[in-house]
Order: sequence, then structure tokens, then C-alpha cells
Amino acid sequence: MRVLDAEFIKGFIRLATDGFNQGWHERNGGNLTYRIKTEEVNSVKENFNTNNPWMPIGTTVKGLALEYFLVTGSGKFFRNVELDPEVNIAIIEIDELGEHYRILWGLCEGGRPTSELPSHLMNHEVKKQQTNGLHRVIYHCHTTNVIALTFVLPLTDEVFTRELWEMATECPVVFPDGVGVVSWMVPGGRDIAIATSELMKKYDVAIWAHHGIFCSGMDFDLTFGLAHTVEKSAEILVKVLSIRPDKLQTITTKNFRDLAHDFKVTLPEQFLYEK
Ligand code: 2HA
Ligand code: ZN
Repeated sequence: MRVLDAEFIKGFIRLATDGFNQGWHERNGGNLTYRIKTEEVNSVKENFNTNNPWMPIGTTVKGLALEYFLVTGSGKFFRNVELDPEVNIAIIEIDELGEHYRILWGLCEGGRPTSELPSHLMNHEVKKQQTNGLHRVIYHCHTTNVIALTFVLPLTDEVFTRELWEMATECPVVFPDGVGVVSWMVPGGRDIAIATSELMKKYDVAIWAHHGIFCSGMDFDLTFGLAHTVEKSAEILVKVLSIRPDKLQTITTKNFRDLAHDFKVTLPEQFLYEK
């Protein structure tokens, strides 16, 4: 099969276009990676070029040895992914030590995988282990309202989770584990990758202060839907705070307990504090 005819490529491209249309991917902002299923690799491997050199990942991801990923390119614009996928995205393979990758398809005019490859792969490693292989997508985007909130709310998991949950009744059901927050850090390196992957042991969403969000999910719909829900909630909070600094009423701790009971979700006590 031609790579561009594969459903997993179409799903990846659709997410990139949807994210751009939401306004979360100015210029080369954001990045997306997908851990490809074995049968999907087999369906397109006749197109692979195995002559490219092995390159260092910049960290070690033993749990991802011999896995294949579809990734956005470093410096590439989400806006262009749909127009010219072969130039802007790539399929890569991880070596048996989890220390190097090589490009098998795509980035046909040159380039490297996303600058956030260490963060993406370390998050994939955590999520693959924690979900028994169910999570396959890691998505980083520059969600405007979430970023705005990182200037005015305390940068704690407790405050962000609770405030985002309160803004839309569906939120505790969509992200019952809550969200984690990373203070401002230099992007692209191992330190931010370690901090984010620590949070990913507990959460499916990590907020990077003054930068954006990182999220994880089983497929493209669920991962995009998660980012979309978090950002919509942040937008409502920005509006509420802009109208008046304090809420007249909200969803209460008791309301959250009732919701958890009826929807059969477990909400951590950490976030059910009385205000
Ligand atoms: O430019 O978003 O975090 C890509 C990024 C880096
Ligand atoms: Zn970014």
C-alpha cells in the first residue's frame, strides 16, 4: 500500500489540520507523534528506505526499542502537513537499545523529527507501560487560553485541575485524573522531558507554563478531543475571569462527588478540597 493511503496517516494528517484550524499551531508551533501498530507498519513497509543513518535520540527509551513512530518534522508547519505530507512528516524506527532512530519514509526534502522528540518518546515510554500499550498518540499544542491562565493562576496541579473541572460539567469525566503543571522550562531538552514524563505517570495532560499542553491518548480522536476539552474549559475560565474576578456560583465539591458516583469515575481526593 502507498503510505499516503494508510488510515493511520490520514488520521494523523486530519489531527494536524484540525489543530491548525483551532489556532494552536502558529508558524512551526506544536508537534505530534504516533506509535504505529505492527500491522500498520507491515502494510506500508515496502516504501521504507533503510539507507538513512542512525541518529542519537538524546535520551534512552529502552521500552520503545524496535518500535516505529509517525512524527512531525522539526521546524515544519502544521499548516503544511496536509498540503505536502512527505515533506513535513516522517516514519522513524527506534534501534534495539532505544538510543537511536532512523528515518524510513518522509521528510523527503531533508530535516529531522520534531525538536521535542525526547519529550515525546519519554512520554510514549511511560504511557505504553502504564496503559499496557493502549496509548499511542502524544500531542503538543499551543492552546491560547490554557497559556493565558498560566500567567494568572498558581502553577499547581490542584488549582489547574479544579478550575478546569469547574468550567464544564463534562471535564471530570473526560479527564478524571486531573492535569499536571510544569513551571517554565527550556523546551526541547531532556529536563523538560523528564519533568513531563513524571507527570504523565499520573495524568494524561501536562500543562507547560507560558507554552502549551502535552497530552496522551489511545487514538487521534481521543487525544485531539482531550486537548479540545481542556482548551474549551480554559476559554470559559478566561471569559469568567474577564467578566468578574470572582464566581457567583460554581460546581461544588459535593456536586463533583455526586457526578463521580453517577458516572462511575474515581476523582482523586487531592482535587476535592473545600474552597
Ligand atoms: O516549535 O512547539 O515546543 C515546536 C514547539 C516546541
Ligand atoms: Zn511548543
